[in-house]
Amino acid sequence: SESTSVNTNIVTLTRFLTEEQKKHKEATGDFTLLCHALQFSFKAISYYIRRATLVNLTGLAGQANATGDDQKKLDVIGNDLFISAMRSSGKCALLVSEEEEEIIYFRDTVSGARYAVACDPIDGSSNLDAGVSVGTIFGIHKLAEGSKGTKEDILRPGTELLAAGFTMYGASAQLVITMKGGTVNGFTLDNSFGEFILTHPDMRIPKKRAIYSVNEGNSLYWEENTKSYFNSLKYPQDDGKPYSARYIGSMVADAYRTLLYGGIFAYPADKKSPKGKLRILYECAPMAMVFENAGGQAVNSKMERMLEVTPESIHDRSGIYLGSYDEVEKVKSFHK
Ligand code: AHM
Ligand code: MG
Repeated sequence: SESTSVNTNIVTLTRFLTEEQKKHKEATGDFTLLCHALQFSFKAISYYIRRATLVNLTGLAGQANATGDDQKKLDVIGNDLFISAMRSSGKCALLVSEEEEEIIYFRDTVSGARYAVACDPIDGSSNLDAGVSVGTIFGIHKLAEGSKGTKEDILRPGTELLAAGFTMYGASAQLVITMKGGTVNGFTLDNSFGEFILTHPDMRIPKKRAIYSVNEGNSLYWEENTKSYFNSLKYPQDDGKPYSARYIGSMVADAYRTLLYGGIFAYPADKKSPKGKLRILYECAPMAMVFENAGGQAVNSKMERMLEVTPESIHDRSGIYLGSYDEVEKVKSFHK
């Protein structure tokens, strides 16, 4: 019949999480509730990112703001939305945000919360005004046994992450999430349902692909081995062709493309930024977990496994290479 062409058995994020929860006997449903709050913040941020463009357009048409209030910048709105979602979830004991210098503790408002969350609410925000894709990155740790939530609960290596992922706000909002020892699953926000729908189950990154993604404007500051690695990609490879370059300048968008198509994404440490640019807790480690669970790899500029790095302070930076398994092997071979 006609109706058979319509999928009536849709897997929403809620359904997916409920089914995942059933697999874990000891699960209390707390994590599912935390994810509910997370996905709400993604929907809200996605909505305001789309709306912001319209607000700017009215501005251009000569309309004045009646109250004279300054329009809040989007990264402030994104940060506030995220904080409020985490606080009200009742499951988050503490939060690290790129926009906040210090850890935010919810201990006074919440008892029994068992998770510590790190996030970059709107990563790549320098791209916002041009309508280029940006994203939210998140990593979730479980508090140590008996802990009510301290700095030590979040200053953990990525190997201990319970879950991590990101949402890219592009042509549509794409949510990618993975759990410890699990697969990587991609969801697309269906705006009419207001639901994230499972569209990319069990994502696997291609084993190799001749695409590199790096800010080549920094090459003056690169170490010699970094220079020779990227230089080598510009000469004919086994198939007689050099690599293609793709760089959006939004980590989430560059990483999402790399996850789907394969290749390498890098932000190496260099002479200008010896510690690298990207942040360990809410940029490097969550992405590294996604890439490893999808069959790829992630290392820092010392070629150490990214997930094994323990940050000393919440905003610590690192150089990073992440991508297809074979592409990261090639990076390593140039840095011996
Ligand atoms: P942000 O957190 O201030 O937005 O900076 C992080 C962004 C990443 O999304 C992106 O990979 C990188 O900065 C781009 O940096 P650059 O402009 O130096 O190439
Ligand atoms: Mg950022």
